[in-house]
Amino acid sequence: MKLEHFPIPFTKRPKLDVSGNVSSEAQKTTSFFTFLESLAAIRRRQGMNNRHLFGGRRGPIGFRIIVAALMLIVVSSLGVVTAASPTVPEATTITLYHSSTSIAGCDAVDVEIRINDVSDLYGADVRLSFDPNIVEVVDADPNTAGIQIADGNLLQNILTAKNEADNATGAIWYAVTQLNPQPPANGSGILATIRFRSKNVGATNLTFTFTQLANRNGEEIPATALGGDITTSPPAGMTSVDISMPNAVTARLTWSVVAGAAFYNIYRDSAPYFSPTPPPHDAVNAPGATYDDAGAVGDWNVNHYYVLTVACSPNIEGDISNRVGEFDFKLLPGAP
Ligand SMILES: [Ca+2]
Repeated sequence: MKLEHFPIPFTKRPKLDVSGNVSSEAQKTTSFFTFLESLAAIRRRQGMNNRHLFGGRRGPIGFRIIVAALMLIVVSSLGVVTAASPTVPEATTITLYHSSTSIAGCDAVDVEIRINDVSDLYGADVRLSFDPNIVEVVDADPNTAGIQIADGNLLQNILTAKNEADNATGAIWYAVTQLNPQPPANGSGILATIRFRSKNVGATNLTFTFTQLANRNGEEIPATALGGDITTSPPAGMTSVDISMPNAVTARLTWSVVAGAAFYNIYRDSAPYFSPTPPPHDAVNAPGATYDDAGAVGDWNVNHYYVLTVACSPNIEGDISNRVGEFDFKLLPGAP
């Protein structure tokens, strides 16, 4: 005996009230998957007979989450580790994972957008906000205009509907879907990875402003999104500054590069233990690691002393480096 499995199309007719107006219920249904509207057109062109592609109905997410939470409470109170009942699926979550919630100095941190305990995932639309004064997104695709985040491995053979980060407003929008005949994704995995670096010292929330997961039929998969946060701290002082004389009148400063640095400030004074105050005497953009102060050497009336700071951005400057300097002295002939 052969069992035929037919998809049952979900057709939601607009409800008309007595005055002929379309009810809000019907409007909600038909405007569900705005981010995939273009995909729907593509699939229709591909000949997929899928009339109800984006006409899905919202599942009883609240009920599922409550059931899952109750099960967790029961299990933990009994102190027994058991697998979840196969009849009650784990609630799908969208979470942020980063190995560190802080960015030290000019380092960067990778934040993974993870989808957990999902079934039949085919497309996802996630949007996040962050404080653009504190962090910025590092472009994962220098060959494409604008700033992108990196694709994850949960979805394969994807069509990218949207992948853009706006460092001016602090917004990330990532919307992708798999393409036929890629099978749906199940379980847990990384949807995308965001690399942040510091712009200022402080803290920012990473907040999901919109999330939507969809199955192959364009029906929404209920999911709960949980955001995160990042704190930033300034870099330590450089300890590697050295000084030499490439010629009779030039003081040459050299140092070890600091990963992620934007530029290095050169502070100069005639007092050996001066306190550097902005503005600096000069600056060298990364990845430069040499500064020639021409004419600084040779005047025995004036000596020059230097400290450097590394800057991750115009607003994040590290502590001062070790001190170096040049000291001219005059040789007077002694009495015969
Ligand atoms: Ca780019």
